[in-house]
This record gives sequence, structure tokens and C-alpha cells, in this order.
Amino acid sequence: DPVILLSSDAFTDDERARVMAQGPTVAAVTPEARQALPEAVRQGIRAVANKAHMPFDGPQMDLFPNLELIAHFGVGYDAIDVAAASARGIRVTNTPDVLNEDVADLAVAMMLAFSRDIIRGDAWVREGTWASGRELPLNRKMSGARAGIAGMGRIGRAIADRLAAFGMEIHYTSRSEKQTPGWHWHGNDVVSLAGAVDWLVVAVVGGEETRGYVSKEALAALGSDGVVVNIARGSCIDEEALIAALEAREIAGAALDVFYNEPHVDARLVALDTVLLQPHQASATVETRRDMSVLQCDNLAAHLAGRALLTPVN
Ligand code: 8YV
Repeated sequence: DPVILLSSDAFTDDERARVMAQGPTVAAVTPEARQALPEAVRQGIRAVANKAHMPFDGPQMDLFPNLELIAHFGVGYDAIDVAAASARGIRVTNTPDVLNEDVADLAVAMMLAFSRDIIRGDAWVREGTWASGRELPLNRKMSGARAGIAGMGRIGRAIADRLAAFGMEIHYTSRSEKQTPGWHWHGNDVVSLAGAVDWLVVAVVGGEETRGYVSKEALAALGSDGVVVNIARGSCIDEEALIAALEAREIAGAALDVFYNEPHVDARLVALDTVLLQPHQASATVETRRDMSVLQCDNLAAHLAGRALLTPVN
């Protein structure tokens, strides 16, 4: 009888197979499908393997009276109501650290692509514009500029280390000051941070506590030469304020891997040539997605064997 519920249709075949290797598994990827499972099946479920942004809330948990663990694929667990889980004695795990490098790499790649006009440069060659004798318009230097990291957690730190290697001045917000001589701490004041930098890179956690963290005021403080980079969650920026600031040229641009209503991106963002868009792919390398899957399954295996969880959230 199944003990694991596969709750998302976002798993690849390999990832699903790895979950299924941890114990008898049943898939029910919508609330309706979970509701429709026979009661005996629901009672047997001890663990959920969750992925992507499939919401898993208290009422969903209540469908499984013997649920002990929600093992999430992803570092960000804003889709899971952790307070509801804790209140029911349900443990939650995520997949931190294994994706830090890839997420930081994509943030820097987007910054370089934006500043050096790499997407247009490629088209310039392919479409024969260069061969016809026209030079690509001059673009913008990134090395040596001022970078603001909103949220100096593990991913923020990986980004800052890379940007420091570009000779950039590093500013950041975080709950506490870090042991990083020469870097400038702005407390938790994102407006102060934005006012001090050319690039504002968003790396805070998602969820309610950071909804609209990059506010209209922060965007105004960033100013007309400022660029916003987001590899965190769409919810961390006030997207309406961002669109308004971009349309009014109050900021220079945005490089975005995450959005409010993924995978549907606001048409006003798509229409702007000052925006670089990516399809929420910061952790999406073969290597890292395998490591995330293994970590999710190691948590499942540890729990089902009565061992300590590797990366507990609550
Ligand atoms: C997603 C992410 O997990 O880890 C996170 O928080 O946002 C991503 O890595 C990815 O979309 C797979 O679900």
C-alpha cells in the first residue's frame, strides 16, 4: 500500500522514479485527485513528495491523517503552509545549498547579458546587421559598478562573492551584519540599499514576510541608472510598481527569472526592451536538479527509516 504521495506533475521521469524508489507511491497532483483517493489509501500516506509551486495547505494536509513529512523539491517552500504543517506535527524539508552556485551563476549571467547587450549582439550577427557594416551600439560596463544584494543568505552570498570578483562594491540587506570587511550593511532597509547601488539583486526568501519587499519607494531610490535583478520570487517585488517604473524610465531596466503569475508573464513586461526575461531556470542544470532530487529523496528515505532529516525547515 502506498506510503508516499507524489503531489506535483512537475517531476521529470527520473525524479519521479527516484521518489518511487523510496517506497510504495501514489500520484495525485490536484486537490480533486487527492480528495478522490480511497480513504484507506489516504490513511496510509506518511510522506508527500512535493515540487515546484504546487500549493500544499492545511486542508490538503487534513486529507492525510497520518502524514508525517512533506519533502519539497526546491529551496523555496513558500508554496507550503509551514505553520499549518507544524501545527499538525508534520515535518517539512527543502533542498538548500545544492543550488546556490547555479542560482548565483544565472544572476551574474543575466547581469552580464543585460549590461553587454548579449541577446541583441547575437541577433546582430545572425541577422547580418554587423556584416552590413553597422556596429552594435555601445553598452554598459558592469565591472566596478555598485551591487546591492537584497537578502544576504546562502544564495545572496554566492552572488556577492561572484560580483566582488568583478571588482564591484558590495552593499546588502540582512537581519544581521555579516563578517565581510569592506561590504556595506544596510540593516533591513531596502530603500537605503537601493539608493546606494547601480544593481539591485533580489535574493530574499519568498512568502508573506517579503511580499512587495522591493517597493515603489525602493525602485524610486534605485533611480534612472538602476537595474533590478530577481532570482528569488516574483512576489518579492511589487510587480505593478516595477512595470510602472520601467514604463516611465524611472529605472534603467530589469533582469527577471521569476514573476507573479508564472509561467504567464505580464504582457507589459514582455513589451519592454529594457527587460531581460528568463523562464525560472536558475536552478535548472542537469547537475543541480539531480542533486536537488537526491536531497529530496534522502530526506524521504531518512524519515521512512526513522533517521534524522537532512534539511528540515520546521
Ligand atoms: C524550483 C526554486 O524548485 O528551489 C527553488 O526555490 O524556485 C526552483 O529551484 C524549480 O522550479 C523546481 O521546482
